Parts: sequence; structure tokens; C-alpha cells
Amino acid sequence: MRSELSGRETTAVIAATEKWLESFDIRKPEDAHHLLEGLWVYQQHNVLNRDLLKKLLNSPEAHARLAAQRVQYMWDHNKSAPGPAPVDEQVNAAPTPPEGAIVLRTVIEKMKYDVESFTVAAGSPVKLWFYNPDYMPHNLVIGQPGSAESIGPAAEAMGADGFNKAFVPEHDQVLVASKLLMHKEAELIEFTAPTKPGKYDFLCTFPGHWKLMRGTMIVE
Ligand SMILES: [Cu+2]
Repeated sequence: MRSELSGRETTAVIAATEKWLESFDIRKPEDAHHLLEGLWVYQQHNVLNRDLLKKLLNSPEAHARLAAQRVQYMWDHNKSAPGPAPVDEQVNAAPTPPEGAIVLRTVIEKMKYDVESFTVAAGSPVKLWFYNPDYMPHNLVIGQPGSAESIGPAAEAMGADGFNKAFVPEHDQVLVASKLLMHKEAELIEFTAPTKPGKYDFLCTFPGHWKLMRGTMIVE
């Protein structure tokens, strides 16, 4: 399930993460999701940071402790995913999407979206409801046809600045971008579909995700 990153990319991403994490305090509940973002970067790049893990296992935030437990299982058992989440967790994680919205969700511990493609009418207003039941953070970036191969690396190269910008790079082929959604967060994204029909790329640009986590917005 792990995307293939070169050693050089991993070193740069981990160094940026380490630096960024220095500004947060594990005792502050409001810092928990930032520290978790950092933990998931380590997890995704297969670099163990037991010190950060231990801190998050004792976080004042329940969702951060839960996410840290998932990471602990993976690290203790040398796995990339701890298996399906408890059923009650999945059932509870089902808020109702707004009426008339296209629905796009992440799949728990699969590093993918629940649909490979969705279709919109050219030039029409679109309401897209994006929901993240997964434990790790994800975003949704929609770009021009064929742009994933360029937007993905641009996000990876953002370094510590990426955390402050939801890992959305300044890139002329980015059309629409969500926030970085943590466990059980949702966002209603409203935009106007491109007027030119085609197959537009969508992807998650959290470090290490884009090679696996992507799909197609069909404009017709
Ligand atoms: Cu992702």
C-alpha cells in the first residue's frame, strides 16, 4: 500500500516535518491535530518516531489517542495498516451528505477514495461533499487533465510550508482544493465545472499519498 518515494524525498519530507513539529505543544488540545499530521507523515514514509508516538498516545484529545493507537499497532507489527476499524466506529462515522451533492469519501486504511470517478456537466455549478472517515489526514485536489503527475511532486516539495497550506501547492493546473481533513471531518466544496469536456485528475496531496490516492472527474 505504500507509495514509492525515493530516499532523498523521504529525507527532505521528514526533515521538514521535524522542523515544523517544534512549534507545537503536546499538552495543548488545540495542537493535537498538527502533531497527528506529523505522525502520519512519519508513518507514511516508514520512519519510526517512537517519541512522538508516545506523546500522542497520552494526548488530551481522544481522537489523537485513537489515531496514535492505530499507528502503534502498525509499528509494533511491522504493517502498513492495522486492518478494518471497529464496526461501531464505521457506523458512527456516517454523517448525512447535503441533498443534491456529489459524495466522495475516503476508505478507511486503504489509501484511496470510495469512487474512481464522478461526472459533472461542463460549466455547471457543482456541490461536492468530501468526507474523511479515515484516521489519517487527507485532502482533495482537482486539477487539469493529466496534471496529477505534476501536482503530486509539487506538493511533496513544499516542505514545512505544506502543513500551513493543506499541502496544496501553488500550481497553475490546480482548479479546486479542499482543506486537509482529519478523522471524521467533512467539507462541502462548491465550484463551477470546467467548460471544456475531458478527464480531469483528482488526487490527495498529503505527503506520500498521491501515487495511490487519485481518480478522475469526468466533465461532459
Ligand atoms: Cu491522503
